[in-house]
This record gives sequence, structure tokens and C-alpha cells, in this order.
Amino acid sequence: MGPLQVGTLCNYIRDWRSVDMELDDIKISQAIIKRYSEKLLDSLESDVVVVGGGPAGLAAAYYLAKANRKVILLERRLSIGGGMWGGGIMFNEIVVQREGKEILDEFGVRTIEADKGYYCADSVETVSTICSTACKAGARILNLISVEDVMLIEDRVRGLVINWTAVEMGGLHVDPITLRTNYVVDATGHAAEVACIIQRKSGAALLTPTGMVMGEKPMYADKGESTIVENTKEFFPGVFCAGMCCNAVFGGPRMGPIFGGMLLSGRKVAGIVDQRLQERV
Ligand code: 48F
Repeated sequence: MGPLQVGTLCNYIRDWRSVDMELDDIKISQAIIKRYSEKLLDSLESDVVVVGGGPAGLAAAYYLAKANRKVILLERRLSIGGGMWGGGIMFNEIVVQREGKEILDEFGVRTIEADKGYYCADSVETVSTICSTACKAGARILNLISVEDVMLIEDRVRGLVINWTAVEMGGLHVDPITLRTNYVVDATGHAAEVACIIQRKSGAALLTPTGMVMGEKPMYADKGESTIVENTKEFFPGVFCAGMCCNAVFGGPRMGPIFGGMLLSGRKVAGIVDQRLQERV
């Protein structure tokens, strides 16, 4: 660092110190606890809870927030974005088709046409932009929270049971808390976790041709991308699927690092749930 830069740095420190305020560590803690507690308390009742913050869940949360719905997105991991960060084999580029590109355009994510009809986007720009846009539209995202059960009353899911991911990871015996919501969107990806919980714990038939979680089929991008949108629907009273979860529940192929279907599925589920909420009033 040259003498000029050292001088500039000293000026910054002098300016900072001249501010008439001494930082109190306890006030920092109070601010965080108060703000987070307010957010958590306000999340106990909502229009929709989206489980999973991958591309499908984020798109669903964005479009629901844009429709002025009270939407909470729960994500198990520290980071939001699910399987999108790593592109294909950790090459951090994703591919979308024309319909998917239109959604990326809406978010302001830059794309380039790599081949006719195949658009590439930087996966880091895509995840961070979609996440930021969803938050600014009003979606509340709570990370480090895992959904471990559903609240099933009179044959309909009416809420979700949650705990800290750290509790889950630690294998600790700590009781969860419950969120009440009108609709749940299972956007947990390949694992279809909410669907599997309902199947395992309730024994009730799902709204699939077999009444069961049908399981994901082998890779077939073209078919997978279309069936994922077709399969975006209610699979149990009060519970819808979005993204890869749809093909896991209704038995469609996987498709690898093409993400248009995830975004289109998220937008579709938001439209269906919004319509259902309108019909309730
Ligand atoms: O896996 P994920 O990205 O699902 P998606 O939105 O997109 C699928 C693609 O990423 C990729 C693909 C593309 O062709 O096939 O796999 O359908 O995001 C799912 C998110 O859900 C979280 C998980 O951590 C991930 O970020 N999740 C899963 N189970 C739970 C959960 C749970 N029980 N509670 C909270 N979050």
C-alpha cells in the first residue's frame, strides 16, 4: 500500500471514529433476535408455503408474491438455489429453451444463444438474481429450516412441521414447531420430500395414477421438460408440486442441466395456487 492509500485509510478511520456512536455488541444481538422473531411469528400463518429454494421454488415464490400472496419459502440449506449453482458437472452455466429464456428475461438475467433455441446463462447470476427479485417482490425466505412433517386434518394438509436443519443434522431430540397455511408447494426436487412424508405417515392415496409416489424415470431432456410442466398440479388435497418433484411424484424422466422446465413449473404452480386462493373468498 503506497503512502497516499495509507493516508486515505487513516481519513476513513478518523471519520468513522468521529461518528458519535459506540457499537454495543448486545444491541447487535438484540436487533437480530427481535427482527428474526418478528419474521418467524409472522410466518406462522400464510397463504402459501413453498418447501425448497431451488429454481422451481424460487420462481413459484416470486410469482405468488407478485400476485400479492403471503408466501413463505423454507430452505433446508444455508444457501438458496438448490441444484442450480453448479450448472452441469460444476461448469457454472445453465441451458434454457426459448420459453425458459422469456422467464429469465423477466428477471433480468442475461442469456446468450449458444445454438439455435439453446440459451445459456451464468448459474451464479441466475440464482442470485432470481433470489433477490423474489425477496424484493415480497416472498419471505427462511433458510436453515427443514420440513419434517405435515399437519393433516380431515384429509387435507393444513400446515407444515418444521425444525432447524442443525437439529436434524445433529440428530437431536428437539420438538418442532408448526406453520398453518392454506396451500403447500412441494419444490424439494428429486427427493419429493413432502410427498414422501404424506405417503409414509398418512397411508392415504395420492392424486397420482397409482396413488403412490411413482418415482423419477431415466434421463430424457425433451420429454422431461414437457412432462414437468404437465405434472405441475395438486397431488394431495392442499399440496401441489413444482419442479423436479413433479416428475418424481408423477413418474416422468429427469433432464439434467436444462432449467426452463423448473422455471415454467414454478410459474405454473403460482398461477394455479393463486386461482385456488381467489376461489376461497
Ligand atoms: O433440487 P432443487 O434445485 O429442485 P428444483 O427446483 O430444481 C431441480 C434442479 O436443480 C435439478 C434438475 C434440473 O434439471 O433436475 O436437480 O426442482 O431444489 C430443491 C431444494 O429443496 C430443499 C433442498 O435443500 C434444495 O435446495 N429441500 C429439500 N427437502 C427439504 C428442503 C425439506 N424437507 N425442507 C426444506 N428444504
